[in-house]
Amino acid sequence: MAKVAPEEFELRRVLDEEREVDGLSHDDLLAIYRSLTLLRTYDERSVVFHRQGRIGTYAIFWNHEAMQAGSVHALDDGDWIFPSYRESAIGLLRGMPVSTVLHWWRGHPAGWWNPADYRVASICVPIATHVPHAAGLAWGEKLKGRDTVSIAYFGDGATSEGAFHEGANFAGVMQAPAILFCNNNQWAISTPLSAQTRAETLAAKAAGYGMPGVRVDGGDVLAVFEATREAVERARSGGGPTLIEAVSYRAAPHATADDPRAYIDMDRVAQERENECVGRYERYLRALGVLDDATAEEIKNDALEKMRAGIAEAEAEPDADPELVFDNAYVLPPPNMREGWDG
Ligand SMILES: Cc1ncc(C[n+]2csc(CCOP(=O)(O)OP(=O)(O)O)c2C)c(N)n1
Ligand SMILES: [Mg+2]
Repeated sequence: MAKVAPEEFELRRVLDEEREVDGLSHDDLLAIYRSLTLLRTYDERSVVFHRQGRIGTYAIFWNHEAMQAGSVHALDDGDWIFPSYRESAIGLLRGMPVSTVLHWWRGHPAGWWNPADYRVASICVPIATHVPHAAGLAWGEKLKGRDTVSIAYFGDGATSEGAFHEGANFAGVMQAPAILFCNNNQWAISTPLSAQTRAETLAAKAAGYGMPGVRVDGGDVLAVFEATREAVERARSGGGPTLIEAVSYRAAPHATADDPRAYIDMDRVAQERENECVGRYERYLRALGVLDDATAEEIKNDALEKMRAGIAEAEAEPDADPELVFDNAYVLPPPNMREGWDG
């Protein structure tokens, strides 16, 4: 029998099967579309802001929006989100101002928020180090008798890191109500998935931690929603953690400093861009009669306006005091650090 490509193996799908998801009203479907559009607009405008020199290096998440919006919509507002740099704008779905995220990419301290305000942890740049944090928070909440769930987002490359193993093992052993959400975009900068692991799938790794591992089409926002909702229900009802592998393909550079033409087949990228996740969902909603031109335009304009106001607000913020760099670094700054600084 022909071997099924890992990209196809046991992938949960909704949009391509033209089915509906239980419990989602038309308003819910539109709310998900609004979130997708906000993320897409944030991402596209950020690339422009970078080119204009208004933000620094930026990790593009174009075609990752379905994984982010689909999963967040399956959470309660009290649940905790642990993003990586790929999910830098996920706080927008929790009401975080656009300017806060832009501040972060501008390297301004106003880009660091109090995680408790949104139940969104700081953006994690070291690969996988937030997986143990998410597992620990979930376990702590369980010990306190609360029914909070946590979700950590990380990439395919992160599953080769020690911190992923430690976090997953800990979550499994403690039956922590955590969701380990892997965005498998099949690249870790220039390292392809084939050079990352010999495991048949990333979801298969879950067996080693005694938790269910599920695979979902990462470009299908409703399949992501449905899979995450099941994981949330399991976690909240005492069933422990779940590893979700959302399979997609990185259809943009790793970040604005990267040139993927050196290592990716650009024809494949073009093919993936044709089938990008916002357009897929839009076609589904239109076929269902839930979305029309006027609503789509209103939602897009609202997102664009949020971005216009957000960048204006970020740029109006006075520059930070450079001394802040040292505030939390040293109790007693070494004397040579002061040389040429004070005077
Ligand atoms: C501990 C650590 N090692 C190396 C890096 C450098 N680095 C930044 S992004 C990246 C690739 C990560 O790939 P993946 O986990 O698949 O996430 P993706 O960027 O594809 O979302 C690496 C190695 C880092 N940030 N942290
Ligand atoms: Mg990756």
